Amino acid sequence: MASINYDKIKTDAAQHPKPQDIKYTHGTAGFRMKADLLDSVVYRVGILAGLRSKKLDGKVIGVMITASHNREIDNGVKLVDPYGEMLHQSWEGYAAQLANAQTEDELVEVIKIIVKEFDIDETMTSKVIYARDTRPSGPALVMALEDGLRSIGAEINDFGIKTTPQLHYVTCCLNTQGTEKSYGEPTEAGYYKKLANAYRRAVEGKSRPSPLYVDSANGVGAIKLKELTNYIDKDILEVIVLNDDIKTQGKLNHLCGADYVKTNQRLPLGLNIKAGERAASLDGDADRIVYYFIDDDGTFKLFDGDKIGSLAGSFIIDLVKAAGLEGINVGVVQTAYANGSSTHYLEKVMKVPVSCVPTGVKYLHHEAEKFDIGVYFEANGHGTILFSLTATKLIRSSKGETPEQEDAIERLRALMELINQTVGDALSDLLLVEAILANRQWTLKRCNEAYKDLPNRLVKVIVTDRHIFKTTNAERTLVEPAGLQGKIDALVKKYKDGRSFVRPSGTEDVVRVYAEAATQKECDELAYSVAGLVYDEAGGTGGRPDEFL
Ligand code: G16
Repeated sequence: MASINYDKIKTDAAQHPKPQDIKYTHGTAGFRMKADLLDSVVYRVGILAGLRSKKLDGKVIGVMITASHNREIDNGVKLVDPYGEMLHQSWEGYAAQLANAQTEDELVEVIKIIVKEFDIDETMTSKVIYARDTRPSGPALVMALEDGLRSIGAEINDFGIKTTPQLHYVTCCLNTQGTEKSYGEPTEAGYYKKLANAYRRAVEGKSRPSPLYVDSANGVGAIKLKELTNYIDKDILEVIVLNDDIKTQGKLNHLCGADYVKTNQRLPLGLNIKAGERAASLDGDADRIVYYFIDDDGTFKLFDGDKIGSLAGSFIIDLVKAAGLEGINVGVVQTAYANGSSTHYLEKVMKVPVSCVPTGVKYLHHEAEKFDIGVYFEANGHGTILFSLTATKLIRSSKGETPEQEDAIERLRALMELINQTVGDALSDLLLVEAILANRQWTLKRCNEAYKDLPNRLVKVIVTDRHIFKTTNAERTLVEPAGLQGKIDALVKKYKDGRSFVRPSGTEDVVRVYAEAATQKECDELAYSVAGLVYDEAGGTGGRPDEFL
């Protein structure tokens, strides 16, 4: 293969000029902003993906074009490393440098720096697979990406419209084919077959839970969930897919979807369930899921990522014990958004080690890899479970001494296949929750009784520059703007069981404020007091967030 053709890059890049006066940042999940500002970024990410593949001896790199839970007019792009992980953090700074190079000459200079810094063999083959969600801006951005990939001479594979986790899955499959870590058939059908077969095994002999209603956020999850259910017999799972309008502009994530339901703690538009019924919401690219139900008194009850993580963690711990495999250690990873009650339940009742890391799968995933079985879930519904190679081999090769042990081992084997270990996956997580409900023969209401959430509230504050906010202590403490944390602490002190923290979002142009307290009224007061403080002292714009004061 020839070396990188820098002249070609200069010519091609001129077709994708960087807008003046825009500073791009690589955030929680790649680049994300208004779609019409992303053409040059996506072109350059194509080049970056080619370089990353070259660096990793031609392993396949994934590129996903999506803005997940964001508004429909936004879009974004993120890289997937060979085993489904997010782009290695040591490359994020270079990704930003590439995106911010103003001219074609500067762009080439940055590429040369990356080649030198990582000692990249320019003649190495590079292979990239890419996909997009259903956003109207997707096709044009795919063309920009393809231009970037051609500029760097990559072998390209268009995976079409997919959920983000499907791209992670197939990237991992392509890179593990024929190895002891072989992850599965690298096709969309292979993904459905793997999940459906595993679900069948996981619920073998158990009666079917009641039907599940799913709000698909009018996104890609709608088509893919319907496809998945075609592989699963209605006798073992009945799913009713709602909010599945991917054609009408403006509907994606609008008053629906996992983020809307979690933030507003209410039913999404287009879904009316009755007492005793349960439902779930996916987000725009189907990598998050939250559940909920209507209680007997008619109140809405959220079963979010913390609850799903706790349910899954306790189920797995019980299976590991029942299988006689107590040597396997299980741990849970959360972020600062985890409800205080969930952490208390896991540590004090379940006696499971719990780690807290900054927001973002890239942090949770790596922390979870430290356990034999690492359960990670963000409160917003993004999460999965990782089985180490040692645990995988042990579970695969173990033989139970009693029928009960054998049954538990077989269910663990099924779960290892059912869970998309490459990244949080709403479809795989949906099957996981349904499998647990079937095995326990519990309703969601019964699962919800494990612990009671502390009332909590999330508020977004729009500020002139969110990048002035710097945090430490897994994002629980503000370092900058100087002095603000002290004022937040003073507010928190006034409330029983009060807790609040402030951090800049890495996916939206906002600052997020989280608060908990003993009652909902106090919690709302605390959240909006802190949000007001941020607004007043750190360049708030738009309206002051004071709904409850
Ligand atoms: C992404 C990340 C998640 C993160 C979320 C919100 O999710 O993958 O780990 O929790 O953004 O991040 P932030 O609070 O920084 O905006 P998604 O589903 O939007 O891709």
